[in-house]
Amino acid sequence: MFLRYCALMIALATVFTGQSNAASRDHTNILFIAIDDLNDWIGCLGGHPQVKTPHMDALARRGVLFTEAHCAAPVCGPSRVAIMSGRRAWTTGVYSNNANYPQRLPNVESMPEFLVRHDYHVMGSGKLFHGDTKYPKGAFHEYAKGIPQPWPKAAILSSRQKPVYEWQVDGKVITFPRNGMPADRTWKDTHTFDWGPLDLPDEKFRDTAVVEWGNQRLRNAYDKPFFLGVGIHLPHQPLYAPQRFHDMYPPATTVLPPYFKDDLEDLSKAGVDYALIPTTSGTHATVAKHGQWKSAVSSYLATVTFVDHLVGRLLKELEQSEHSENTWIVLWSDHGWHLGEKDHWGKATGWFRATRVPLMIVPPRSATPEDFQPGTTCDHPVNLIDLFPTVVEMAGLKQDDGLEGKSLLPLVNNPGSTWQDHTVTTFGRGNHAITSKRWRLIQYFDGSAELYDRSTDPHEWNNLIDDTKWSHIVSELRAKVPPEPNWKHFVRYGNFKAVIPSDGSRMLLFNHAVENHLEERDDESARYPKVIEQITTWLKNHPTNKKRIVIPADSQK
Ligand SMILES: [Ca+2]
Repeated sequence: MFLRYCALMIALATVFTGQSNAASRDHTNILFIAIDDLNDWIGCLGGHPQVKTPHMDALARRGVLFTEAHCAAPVCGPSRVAIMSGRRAWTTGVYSNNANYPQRLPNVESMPEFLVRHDYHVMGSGKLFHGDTKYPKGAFHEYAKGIPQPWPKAAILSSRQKPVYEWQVDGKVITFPRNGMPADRTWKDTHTFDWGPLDLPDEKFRDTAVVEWGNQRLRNAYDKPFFLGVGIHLPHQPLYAPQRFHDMYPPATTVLPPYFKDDLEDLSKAGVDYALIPTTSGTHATVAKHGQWKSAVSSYLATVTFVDHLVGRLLKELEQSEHSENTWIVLWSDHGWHLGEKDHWGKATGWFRATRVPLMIVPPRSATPEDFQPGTTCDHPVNLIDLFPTVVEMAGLKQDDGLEGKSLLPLVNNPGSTWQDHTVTTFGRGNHAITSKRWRLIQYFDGSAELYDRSTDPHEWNNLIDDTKWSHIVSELRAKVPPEPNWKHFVRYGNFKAVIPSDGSRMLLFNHAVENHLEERDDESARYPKVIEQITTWLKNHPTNKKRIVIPADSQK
C-alpha cells in the first residue's frame, strides 16, 4: 500500500512538473538477461537429458519460449554488436571478436543509447556488449564496471601452468589448470579451456556480483521506466562453478552429447577446418587423450546450473520488488557451444550446436498482450537481430530506420502468427548458415556447402549437398544466402582465404592454417606479400564475376 502511494505521488509529481515524458506513458520496465555461451542445454529446450535449470524453466512457463532462436553470429563480439546495433555483420563489417562497439560503430546508436534518448533510466552490469567496458559512452546511466574474476590472472596464464599454478586462497591451495590438460591454443597466453570445481563461496564468483548489483537496482524506486541489463559471463569457459554445482553432475554418470565418429568424412576442407582448428577453445583430440570429455560436459552442466541459480535470485528479487507487475523479462544467450560434437569445442561454427540459442520473453502482468498465453512455445525461426526492434516495441516507441530485424512481440501475442520461413547466422565473411524448419544449409566462403534434413538428421551427420534428389532445396536455400555487396570475391588459395572488397580497396588475407586465425580478427596481408601477388595475378588472368572462387593451390600464375 505504501509503495503504491509512493508511486502515485511520484506519478503526480511528474505530471505536475512535466519533467518526464516517460512517466506519462505506460510505465513498463525491461529486465534484459544476457547469458554467455549457453547452448540449448536448458531443461525446457531439452538439449541435454541431465541438465537442471528449474528457474529458467519456470520463467519459460510464464512467457513464450522460442524453440528456433538462432544467433546473428556464433561468437561473442559480432553476436552482441548485431544485438546492440540491430544490424547485420555485412552491414557493420563486424564479423569477428574485433568488436569494440564505440571504435567500430561510432555513429550507430546502440540499443541502450536509444533508450537513454527516449528517457529510460538505463542500467547495466556484467557482459552486455563484448567485454565489460567496451560500450558507448552515454549508453548507461549506471554501470557495474570491472567486477574481477576471483582467481589471480597468473592462474590462467599458460606459461605459469608448467606443471601447475598453485593459488593459495582462504587457507586452501587450488591448482590450475583444474583439468590438468595442456593448452591447445595460447591465445594471449591465457588458458581458459579449463574446467572443474572451485571450492569457494558463491560470493567470490564474478557472476554473483553481477547479479547482486542487478538485485540492488531492483530494490530501488525510479521516476521513469528503467532498462536493466544483467550480463552473466558463465557458462563461458573456464568452466568453474562452486563445488556443490559440480557435485550434482558426477563425471562417471554424465551423458555425452550424440557423436558420430565418421562425422567429418562428408565435409569440405572448409567444414573440416571449422571442426578441427581450435579457434575458440581446445581440440577434441586433446580432450579425448586426457580422458576429460565427461568431466568437461559435467563442468559445463555445473556452470549452467550455477547460472540458473543466479537467474533465480534475480527473478526472485524482481518478484519481491515494486516492479514485479510492470516489467518485461527477456532472457537470451549470445550463441551456442560445442562440447565434442563434430570433434569441435567452442563456437564460431555454422552448425546447429553453435547457432541455436535459448530465448524467452515474459510480458509484464500489468500489460499482457491481448491473446497472450503463458507457457507457450514458438517454433518459427527467429534471430537475436530481432531483439533491438523487440525492445523498442516493449518500450512503446517507434523504431528508427536501419534496424534489420523485426519485433518479436507479434509472436509473444500469438506464437502461430505468420512469420518468415528461415533465418541467417553469419560466421565470418562469406560464411552463412540458413536455418528453416526442415533444412539447414551451411554455405562456406569458398563455395563448398552442407545440406542437412533436420526431420531425419537432427545432429547434422549426413551432408546431402551432393544428393541430386535435393538440388531444388539447395537452390531455394542458396537464394537466401545474403549477397554481402561490400565484398566482390571470397577466394580460397590453399590454406589462405582472401576477401576482395567491392570498392577497389586492398584485399584482406587470412591464413586458416594458423590456430586462432579462422576467426579472422586481424588482416594478415602484410605478412604474406607473395601470396597477395599470386592471388592478384591469378584474378587478373582469370577475370570472373563469380563471388566464391577457389584458386588451385599449385597455381603460380
Ligand atoms: Ca559468447
